[in-house]
Amino acid sequence: MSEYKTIDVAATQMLDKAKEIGFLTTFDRAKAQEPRCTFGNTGICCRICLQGPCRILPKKPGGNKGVCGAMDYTIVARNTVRYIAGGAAAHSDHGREIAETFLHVAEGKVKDYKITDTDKLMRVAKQIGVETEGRDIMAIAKDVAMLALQEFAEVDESKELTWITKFSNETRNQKFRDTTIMPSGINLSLAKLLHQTHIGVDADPVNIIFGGLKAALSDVAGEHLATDLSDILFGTGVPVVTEANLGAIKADKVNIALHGHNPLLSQVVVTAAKEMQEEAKAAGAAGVNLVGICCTGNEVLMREGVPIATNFSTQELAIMTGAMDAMVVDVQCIMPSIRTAAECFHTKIVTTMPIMKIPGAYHFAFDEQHAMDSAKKIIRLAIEAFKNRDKDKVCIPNIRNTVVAGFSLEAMYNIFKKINPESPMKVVTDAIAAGEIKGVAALIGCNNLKGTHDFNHTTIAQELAKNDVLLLATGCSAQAHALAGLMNGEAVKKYAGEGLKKFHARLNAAAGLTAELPLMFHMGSCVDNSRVQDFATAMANEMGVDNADIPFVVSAPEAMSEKAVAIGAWNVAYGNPTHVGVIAPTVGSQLVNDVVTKIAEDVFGGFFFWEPDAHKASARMVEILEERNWKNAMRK
Ligand code: NFS
Ligand code: SF4
Repeated sequence: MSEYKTIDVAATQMLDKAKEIGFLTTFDRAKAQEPRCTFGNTGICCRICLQGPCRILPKKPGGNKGVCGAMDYTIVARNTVRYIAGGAAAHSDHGREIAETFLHVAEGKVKDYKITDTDKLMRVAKQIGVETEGRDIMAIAKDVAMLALQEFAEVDESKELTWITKFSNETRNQKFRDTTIMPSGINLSLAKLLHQTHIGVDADPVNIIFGGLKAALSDVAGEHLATDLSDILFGTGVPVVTEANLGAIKADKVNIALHGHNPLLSQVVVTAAKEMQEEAKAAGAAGVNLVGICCTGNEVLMREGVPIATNFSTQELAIMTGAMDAMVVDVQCIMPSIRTAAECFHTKIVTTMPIMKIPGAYHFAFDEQHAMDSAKKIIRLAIEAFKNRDKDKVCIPNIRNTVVAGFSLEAMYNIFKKINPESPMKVVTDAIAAGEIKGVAALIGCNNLKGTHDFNHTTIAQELAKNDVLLLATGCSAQAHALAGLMNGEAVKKYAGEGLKKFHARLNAAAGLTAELPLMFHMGSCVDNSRVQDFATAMANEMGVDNADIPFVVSAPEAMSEKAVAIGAWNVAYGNPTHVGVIAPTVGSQLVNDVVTKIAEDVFGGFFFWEPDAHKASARMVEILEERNWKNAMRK
């Protein structure tokens, strides 16, 4: 392995270059932060009020509690659920922005967006109880938009979130009601949680965790409506063949990286780029080349086949190629240091959202009324930058892997339906019942430089594949697999066990696609974990059991962000065993740690487990799948 904490060869080359020019990357900064403070690491540092920070010092008289008397379990529980609040706020605000634009489309107020997938509009409308018979498309869209916005605005605590109740099965809905975690309004549950965890409010760790789970369910609703409305506006993903890794950056083209999360802008940049190829050629380039980083990259990959440059931990390294003319960012997971990296080259960093600015970067205020104009201006800025590119500084790693992506649940169903038109999910559940595959695992979430970049993601994928586990992926995890060449048909031959190979062969024969199906099905960005949960719910419905009984596991091998905590928490509430590849800052309280890793299983069927060792984690996931299969067989 290289001297750097990454398995990615292209990243290694760029880290060498960074070293040469004296740029300290996130890899250097991660090293500089070691050793971490044990209080923070285990979650027993409280900074909720200005009397803090309070740390739990059991050996000091009076030190076993915070100044206010908060015990370790209160502090740990509060800290944990505040991560959830942050994550759910981010996902949901993203969803709300899409919903606002969606409403304006329905009202005919914006010209740069339109309803693209009417079938999906109809399906979603029916599912959430909007009348569709004989009605005008725009009137239906407006009702859908209003219902979506009402999810945020609801303050009547007797109400239930539509995007939870209508997309979950009845056993789960009832579970959410029985445990008092069914949210009524997204904003309400987040505000409540911040209130609940203010100094001197809730001291009961279990009650705090349940408040956190309510916020986590709000996160699901925000994610799900973000996915649905984005699909309706921009189209629902269908299988595409493209490529991944830094080799997707082209020396002869104007390169623009789309980085962040919200597709409202990146999608329009894709459209604008198609129209502006000639302008780029007039500037001496061979055209405009778009590449994606993080989840906005996943969004435009799913819908447009835009190649992946890299994922979270290596975002600075896309700039180190010297060939990145502009990096356009919106919100979330954007390292402020990209601006410093850009200073070493000619790269323009363009921020676009009012809540996300970086000192020294260009700010192009994005507004939906002038989306296309903004997109064109940004591309022109990149073309100008291209003219100043110093060719001597260009060094693009010659590494790229074929990626077959675009697997919305609809796209997967289209394949399954060729084998079983009436009950598409039966294709999966039958294969499990026959012992051909052991179950399904979703690999999701971020990079975290407490470990080696992309090592856990790719190792777990390979281990599970070998054990005949069908693999789904989203987020930076999906990108890790794509970068490493696991998202194509070749990877099935290399890594899949015999059963999984047979399953893939059957799908391939039926699918009739021009490319072979990949080892891992890329279902999209992190908000698209809603697609993954829909997959799980469909499995449960097909098997006629509760979600907590299906052979389905989730792993966030390198979890980092608050959003990942929110996603993990609702996965547990939905009954999914959820692996996290870093030790969570819950371990400072035995009680809280036991609640989320053990008691949770008694209540929800799902639970967390922390396991930084990729091999041990995979073995445990296989064991869990086998155990659930065994129980299901016993039940018959
Ligand atoms: Ni998800 Fe996507 Fe990546 Fe993690 Fe960040 S980009 S929303 S949070 S780091 S997977
Ligand atoms: Fe300390 Fe209590 Fe304030 Fe936390 S809330 S910082 S434990 S006094």
